[in-house]
Amino acid sequence: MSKPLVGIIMGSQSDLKIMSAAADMLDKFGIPFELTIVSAHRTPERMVEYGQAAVDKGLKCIIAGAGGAAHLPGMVAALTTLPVIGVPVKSSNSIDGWDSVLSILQMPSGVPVATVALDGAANAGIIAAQIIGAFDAAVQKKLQAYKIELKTKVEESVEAIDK
Ligand code: RP5
Repeated sequence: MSKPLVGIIMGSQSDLKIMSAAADMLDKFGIPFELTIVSAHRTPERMVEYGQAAVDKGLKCIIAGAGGAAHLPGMVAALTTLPVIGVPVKSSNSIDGWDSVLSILQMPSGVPVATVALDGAANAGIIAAQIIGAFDAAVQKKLQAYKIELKTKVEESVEAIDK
């Protein structure tokens, strides 16, 4: 097994149904990753350890998903120099996921989190693949093939409905 290049972390097991889309994308592009649960509020020491160890264990970026008072992506970004991609997870219906979006998006200057759309874990996986693909020709080739796949799907749907 090759060493993981991307770390996928999430605040709770309940986030997995959303966050698994990031893992699926990384699988599609053949990028080794690790996936685990790290809660900013329930396991703060584990979060500090994870953030501080990430560079030394060879990760190149981190995808962090959380919902509600979603402090995990921002706190991990504070603990590492790796790029952190934040996935706001809609974990309750109370305020339509705005809590998650704003908690992850509104980072202070100097500590960015590249935030995707609500429940946008697939896009987070693609961004991570693009970070790796900037330096890895094999991944770059797969990303180019994916763009063609997207274009072909649209062209097929145009053919299907055009009169
Ligand atoms: C956050 O609280 C997690 O990221 C999750 O989205 C939300 C709810 O967690 P559970 O109560 O389902 O464990 O920390």
